[in-house]
Amino acid sequence: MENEAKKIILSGIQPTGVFTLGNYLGAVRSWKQMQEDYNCYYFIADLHSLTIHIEPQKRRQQTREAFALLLACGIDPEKSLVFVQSHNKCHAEMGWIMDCCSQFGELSRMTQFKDKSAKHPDNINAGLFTYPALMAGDILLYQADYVPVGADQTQHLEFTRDVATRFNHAYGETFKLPEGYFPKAGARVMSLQDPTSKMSKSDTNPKATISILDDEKTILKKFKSAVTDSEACVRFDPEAKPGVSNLMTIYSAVTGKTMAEIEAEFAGKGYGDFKTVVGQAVADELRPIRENFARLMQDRAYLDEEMKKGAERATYIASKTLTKVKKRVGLLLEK
Ligand code: ATP
Ligand code: LTN
Repeated sequence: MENEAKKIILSGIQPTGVFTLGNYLGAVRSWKQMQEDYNCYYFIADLHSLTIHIEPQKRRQQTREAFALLLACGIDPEKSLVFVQSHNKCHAEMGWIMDCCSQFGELSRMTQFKDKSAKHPDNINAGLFTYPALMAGDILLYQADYVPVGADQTQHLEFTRDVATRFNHAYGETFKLPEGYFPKAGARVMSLQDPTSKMSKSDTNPKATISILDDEKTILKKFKSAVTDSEACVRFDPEAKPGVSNLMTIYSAVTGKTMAEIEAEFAGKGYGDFKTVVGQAVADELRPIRENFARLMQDRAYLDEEMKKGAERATYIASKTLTKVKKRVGLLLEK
């Protein structure tokens, strides 16, 4: 599976709920496509999810489900390294070292920290503040070349590069500087009810998001009630027609059709027809994932075994960097 000549891709996703159509079209589907050309490392960021309050039993369940969802979406453990972050102890250890290499001022400027603090004023924990340092550790432990993340995470990636540069300067060349990776086929999917904000797993309005486990009937219903406009013309114009443009983006991402082709296909037709066709295309795309997921969740032994194998390999790879880092900063290594 590992090929020295291939570049390393690394990304993580938090187990904060069932993946949405946005997570799939914007991230996980491209992760699957990259497996052929890169050494890919994908993980469930359960340590990061501790910054948000989730019932322990629910967190366990969501972590298992998120792992199964990655496999159901076509991430193949024979081709890629797939693991749960907390199963590799190097992440927590490296996280502390990265904390001590991060400045209060730079962490204070992170927009995600400001946004999440505003959203959860009753739980502004220290982990939320040092979240980017843990993330920097995740990336640097594996000497990743590319990190596919959405626009919301680019500031954290920039932070990672800053910390790595500073560390290399202070202690000698240790880390490769990771770059962002923005797949051509990646789509930014907006909420079906408020097309000016992104579709998000943690949205409390179920009509706003398509879960990748929704069945055909539910998907068609949600698309039917998606917010559009009163012009009754299928035309791509994200500024003036965010709802229709979002549906076009989804349809284009699923079918590979261009915006011009989609406009031609629906010329003279109403939004009703358009929404049904888009909904059907999405339902067809997601059906195999739902079926794979159901099958995987029946086979707990297989999931446990794959998690264990992933954890072992991840620990093997990350330990090399961690040992080097510990030496560099002057921690006395055990004999
Ligand atoms: P949460 O609601 O818990 O913040 P989220 O749905 O916003 O979760 P993340 O776990 O933060 O998702 O992101 C996982 C990956 O999915 C990231 O690479 C992110 O850029 C991508 N992603 C998330 N939402 C969308 C979206 N609506 N469109 C495209 N990509 C998305
Ligand atoms: N913060 C990311 C999840 C994440 C991640 C990472 C992504 C944690 N560690 C390392 C890429 C690389 C998110 O919320 N999407």
